[in-house]
Amino acid sequence: MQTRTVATTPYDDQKPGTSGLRKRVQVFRQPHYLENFVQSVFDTISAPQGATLVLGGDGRYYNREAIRIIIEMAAANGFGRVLVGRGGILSTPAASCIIRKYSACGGIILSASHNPGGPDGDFGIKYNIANGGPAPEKITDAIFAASRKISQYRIVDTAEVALDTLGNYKIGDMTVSVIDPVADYAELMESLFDFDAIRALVTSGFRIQFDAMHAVTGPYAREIFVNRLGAPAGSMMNAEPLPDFGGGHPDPNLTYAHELVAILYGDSAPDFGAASDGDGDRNMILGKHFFVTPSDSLAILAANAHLVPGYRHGLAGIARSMPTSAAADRVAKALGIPCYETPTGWKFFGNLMDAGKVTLCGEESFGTGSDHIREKDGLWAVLFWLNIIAVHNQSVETIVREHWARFGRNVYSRHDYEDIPGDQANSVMQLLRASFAQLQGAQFGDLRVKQCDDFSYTDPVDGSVSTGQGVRIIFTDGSRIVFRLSGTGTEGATLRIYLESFEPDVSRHHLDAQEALATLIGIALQISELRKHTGREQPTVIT
Ligand code: VG1
Ligand code: CO
Repeated sequence: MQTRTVATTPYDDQKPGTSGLRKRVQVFRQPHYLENFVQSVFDTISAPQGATLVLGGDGRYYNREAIRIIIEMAAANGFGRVLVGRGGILSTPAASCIIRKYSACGGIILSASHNPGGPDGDFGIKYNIANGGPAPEKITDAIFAASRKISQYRIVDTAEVALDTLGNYKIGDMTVSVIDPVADYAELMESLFDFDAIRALVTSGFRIQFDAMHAVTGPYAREIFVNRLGAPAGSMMNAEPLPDFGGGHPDPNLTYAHELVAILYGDSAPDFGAASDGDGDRNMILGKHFFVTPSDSLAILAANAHLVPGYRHGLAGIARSMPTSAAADRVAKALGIPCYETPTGWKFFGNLMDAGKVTLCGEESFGTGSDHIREKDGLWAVLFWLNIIAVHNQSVETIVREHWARFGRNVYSRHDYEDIPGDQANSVMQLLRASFAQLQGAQFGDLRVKQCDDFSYTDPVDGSVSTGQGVRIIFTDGSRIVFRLSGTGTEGATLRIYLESFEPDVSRHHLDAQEALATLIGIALQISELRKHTGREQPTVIT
């Protein structure tokens, strides 16, 4: 085995976004592109000689080739051991679980999450630190800086990197441990939830349907729901992971998970439906003819956490991303615990969890999780819901409506305008920022603007400051409009408009969210001049 030092030149576009570096597969396949980024990670973290690295991905197109290259580079960069999921597969939450369980120095996760895959689709890579969570901005900035001046990388030449057989083997001085991608994760889930109660529920006529969207969670869901909890095999759909996700868009929402939605809204619908995304960290929860808004889901999990074994002793606090609705804040207040508001992206939750300040975290983008790991966790959220349902013995809809009756309803929706030319999206954001003075105190019908700003966050643990995290227009009655540009796309810009109002009146809780938010939607379009700048009449996706 020979270590080679390969001369290279920098690419200037390797800046990680909301969740790692995401680009088209073709971009990643340019000569040295992946190698440059991986070497920049290794140079930045300077792991001690002999350290352990966790490695796995969501199985999308190019996953295997990338895994092989990274193993060869890890061997040349002094790692003592690489823990890799069989076949190069690990869901994002499973990778986080394994980093923590085996005290690895960190992990590399290959995923572009909910973005489509295949030769013309997207690929992604991110580095997670020793706590199992996404590297904070300080580190991703340093990785980007390293990528701008890289001149060489190290790699070994090895005949074959075996990925399909469990067990250990050596590449030079480094051990490659090919591990079962599901076992450790399933064990962690069993330690948190009442599997006996969930088994009794799903084997006694309560029908569930889980859609893995041909992404990474299929094998995890089968092991947990079918093998360990006794659900019928037919309750799993699209459970075979495919490199192109069967041509679909593995994003669990009402638009892209339409197959599952049709079943849950159809005749003889099951009692419970759920879906997960490309890398298994997102979740969508459905009841019979009913959709649970992710912001409500976080609030409901928090309000019912005392019913679940792993959370019986109470929550230290809750954190939500800024655009996520304030439903969780109301629960935190009732529980007498703090609620933190962070910028979008899971990397901002890690410090709060490590410092013991929060137990549950969530985002409006179908992400929920807790301090059991340091990533959001799709199947965990599904199990949490099933555990609550097993205790309450009520339908999803009844649980949500009773929650609203107690806390009031934070009516919520997000409108995404995808694939807008970058300059048009920027001009909308610039106009909004330039309008703050004029908007302050402005009256729109019954609504009056109380505050408008560009959200910035000071991490209460390490004092780091993140600015420019989204334009907020907050009204005196607590309604909000938030504008943000996505940091996960690979083509053009995606403008997200987040809309929220509060409805305490139970007699109005049945209203459709779009109807209830119609006034705010109108104001958002008016002040952003979105139609004028982009020519778009309608959002691409509404969640
Ligand atoms: C989106 C979501 C954000 C989430 C991120 C990663 O980011 O809005 O809440 O943390 O995706 O999720 P953005 O910048 O496009 O709005 V995942 O499942 O793609 O890792
Ligand atoms: Co994801």
